[in-house]
Amino acid sequence: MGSQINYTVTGIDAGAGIMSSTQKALKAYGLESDNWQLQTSSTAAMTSTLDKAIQDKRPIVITGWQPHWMFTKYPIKFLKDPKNVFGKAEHIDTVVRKGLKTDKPEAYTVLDRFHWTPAQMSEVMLKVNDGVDPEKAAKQWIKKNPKQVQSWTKGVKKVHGQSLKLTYVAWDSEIASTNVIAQVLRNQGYKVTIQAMEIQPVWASVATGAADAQVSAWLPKTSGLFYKDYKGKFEDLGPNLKGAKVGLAVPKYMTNINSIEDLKNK
Ligand code: PBE
Repeated sequence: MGSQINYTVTGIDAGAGIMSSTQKALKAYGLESDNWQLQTSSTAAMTSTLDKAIQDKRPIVITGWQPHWMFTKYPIKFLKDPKNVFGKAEHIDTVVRKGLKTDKPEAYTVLDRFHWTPAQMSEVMLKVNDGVDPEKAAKQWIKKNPKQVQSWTKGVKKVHGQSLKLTYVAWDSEIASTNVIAQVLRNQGYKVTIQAMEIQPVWASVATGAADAQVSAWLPKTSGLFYKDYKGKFEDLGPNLKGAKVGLAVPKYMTNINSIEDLKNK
């Protein structure tokens, strides 16, 4: 199997946590010495390579994570990870700059309360993938879920044009969450700007106070390195989503490959 796909795991952008976890996995499972390598590309390139492989029923190994529409659109499965390199479930935390609680208590409260489910995040992601503008998709989701949104904003005083800055990486999941919470905060009276950048600058922006918040901290493993590097320079408001997952994935028709271990000597 490995030779058929040039011993290559098809990955995404270099900065993603899933890429460094995959490098660790290749080492931990002795695949590196077996000539396996990780190919850097982008989510769009990876899913298009996956699409082609599935059309031809060819083997392929990709970096996979949930929530993401790749699991709804394609018959793929996670490989078991007995060495626990990718960790079990992950949660996505909301991380804010120090001092936000005193400077902008209303935004702080809404950000602190913000939480939703993988299914809800997927709904927004799928829309955006279908070509709906992310801000519009966020507005539609908010309109459809008034009770939940009220549970985040209930009793919070409206403000009048205070500015607020959120940073994020342009991954589908982060595009969805950042647009939804930004729109909720706009409805509370904030003038919200959202700015896309690489993952490391996202953490740096909140640590230095250049940005007010980010809602994309996949933990404990995927963004764990940044969490450690910037510890003490941000405030972690806890999970806005529970039940995320990160790992290696293959099409279900690869019936002999069920664990990362199965890639060895194949
Ligand atoms: N992801 C999606 C990111 C976090 C969000 C799993 C591709 C990563 O750092 O790997």
